Amino acid sequence: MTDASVTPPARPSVPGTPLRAVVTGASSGIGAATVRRLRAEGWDVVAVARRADRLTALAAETGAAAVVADVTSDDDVARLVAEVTGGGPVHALVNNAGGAIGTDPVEGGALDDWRAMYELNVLGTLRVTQAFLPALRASGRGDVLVLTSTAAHGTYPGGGGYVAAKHAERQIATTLRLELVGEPVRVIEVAPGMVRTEEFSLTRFRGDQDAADAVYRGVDEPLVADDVADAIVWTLTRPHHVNVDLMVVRPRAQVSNTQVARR
Ligand code: 8X3
Repeated sequence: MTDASVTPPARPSVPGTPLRAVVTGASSGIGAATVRRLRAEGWDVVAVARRADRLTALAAETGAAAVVADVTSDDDVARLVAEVTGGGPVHALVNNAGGAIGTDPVEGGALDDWRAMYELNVLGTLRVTQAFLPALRASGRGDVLVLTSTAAHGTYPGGGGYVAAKHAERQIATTLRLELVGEPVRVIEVAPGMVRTEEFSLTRFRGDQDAADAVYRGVDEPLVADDVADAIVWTLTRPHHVNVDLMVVRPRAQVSNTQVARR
């Protein structure tokens, strides 16, 4: 006898046809982990990132397709959407490309850093989402997933530029969900807290490994990329009438953006 309370697996629009996802920022960290998990769940995946060497290795490992593209480029995204939609339906877009630059206080923050974070996190997500929305709608069961951050929900000293960008990126998700009511497209926000990946902090601290490591020093089990990928894939694999509007995920040792237990 089957247990009716058990969630059935995600159903493709045409039975027997795999669901197909596009994952941006796929060359490392949460993006790469999401590609791996979606492939393990039987999805077809298009992995998107700027670095061809890493993408090629991920594609060889997982069987994902790879498209080298920069989400901050109109031309790249136009080419990306043409290549992907030419190859079949698109059921999910995982907007993972993003990042932080610097930890300067508001008073000393460089306008170029703030601009770069807005370009990548906000306009990058907007550009790719706009480009894929027609295909997601046409699939009959589309998902726009926006990977924000707990920085989209609160602030902390030195976080101003990143926090501002993530708050703005979040409002793409919240507004789009209102605008798409009644359509077969879910809009999902996943907002992770402290996640130890090989690159997030290193990029933020402009390559200073000691400073990057200090963020996690003494913290008992920060999240890892696969923890967040697990959350992302869980939201995507709910029955399609279930829209997880927002999932906030932190390590147990972190209770807020400013309170972290350290040994
Ligand atoms: C990363 C979380 O705390 O560095 O998105 O802003 S935090």
